[in-house]
Amino acid sequence: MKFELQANDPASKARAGKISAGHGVIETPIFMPVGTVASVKGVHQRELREDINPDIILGNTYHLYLRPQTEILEKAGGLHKFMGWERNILTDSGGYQVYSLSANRKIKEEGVKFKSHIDGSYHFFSPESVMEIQRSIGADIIMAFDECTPYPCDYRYAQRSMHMTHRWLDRCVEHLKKVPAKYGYEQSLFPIVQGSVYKDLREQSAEYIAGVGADGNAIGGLSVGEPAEEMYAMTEVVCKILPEDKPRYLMGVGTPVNILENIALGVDMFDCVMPTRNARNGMLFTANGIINIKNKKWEDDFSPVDEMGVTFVDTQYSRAYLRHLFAANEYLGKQIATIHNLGFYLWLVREARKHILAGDFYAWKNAMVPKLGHRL
Ligand code: PRF
Repeated sequence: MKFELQANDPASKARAGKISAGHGVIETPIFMPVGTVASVKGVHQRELREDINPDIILGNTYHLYLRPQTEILEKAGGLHKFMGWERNILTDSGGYQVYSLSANRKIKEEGVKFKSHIDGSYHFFSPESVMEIQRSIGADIIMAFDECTPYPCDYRYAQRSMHMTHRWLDRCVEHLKKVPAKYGYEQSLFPIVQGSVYKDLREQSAEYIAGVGADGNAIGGLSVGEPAEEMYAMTEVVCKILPEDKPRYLMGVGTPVNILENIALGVDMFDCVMPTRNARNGMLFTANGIINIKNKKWEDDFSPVDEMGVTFVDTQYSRAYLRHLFAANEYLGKQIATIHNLGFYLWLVREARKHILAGDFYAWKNAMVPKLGHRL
């Protein structure tokens, strides 16, 4: 994997770059739509490719391991072939889903015992097993096994957990050397910075992760309930230490405003369920603010879903029609809202990239932020 830095914003830490990975080029900053179980919920691969057009999407080791299971993905020749997606994929390691989805999990030095949220069966993940599963899934970027600490988290727990995440990382790196890639292209392992909301721990963790010399680096343990200002403070500390010449990925973030603020701090890659999950509840993101399409006020509003018209659904349908689909609980409502929101998120990061390349990102960002948070 190669990362080419193309521009630095003169007034902030924002950067524009190009990652060359196993399935093509990824222009950064990038937002990666979440396709947890080999599907970006409600969106056909053709719509994803042609209307939303991301260079990379995300899958989840935890979910894919439980269903359809690793063996099926191997038989299919990997996740790309299984789901018919020829561009890049990144898989998260399960180091978050195990904590957020599974009841009765037990975390030990050796690994994590957890209970499936599907059928209640017991399973065990270790840094080694998670590397093997991610080899079988075959994503272009794979994540180290970590513990995402909750918020709030006391200092002693955060410190011990961070050191364990570092030891787990060493085990991931060692084990990956012993298990070759399966499908004829290289996979890049990204380690994950932890350390909760403690500046000194974040610094220690970033130093440790930078020392590994990976193709790219991730920041975890944020956007777990802490105030946005605390998240930004941690991103800032960590981005000062992580290498300039490698992409930086902030996991599970966030709102449109969070994304722009973190781009300004030097983050290159994002993923979040927000545009897809909130779409299914009728929340639409636009350049002028947030809409609840279920609201009665849209009942007879025949203006387009979004006059900006990033994707075809934006101008094809009216707000009144989309509101009706939600009121009638039609699948199509969720599909249209999802395509709109993903189209908007990808527009936002592409716009950010354009402004970084033009050298006026900071002023553009400051003008956008108040509009994006507005409730329409
Ligand atoms: N670790 C992993 N995946 C994640 C996170 C993390 O800390 C987060 C935190 N926002 C989202 N996804 N492995």
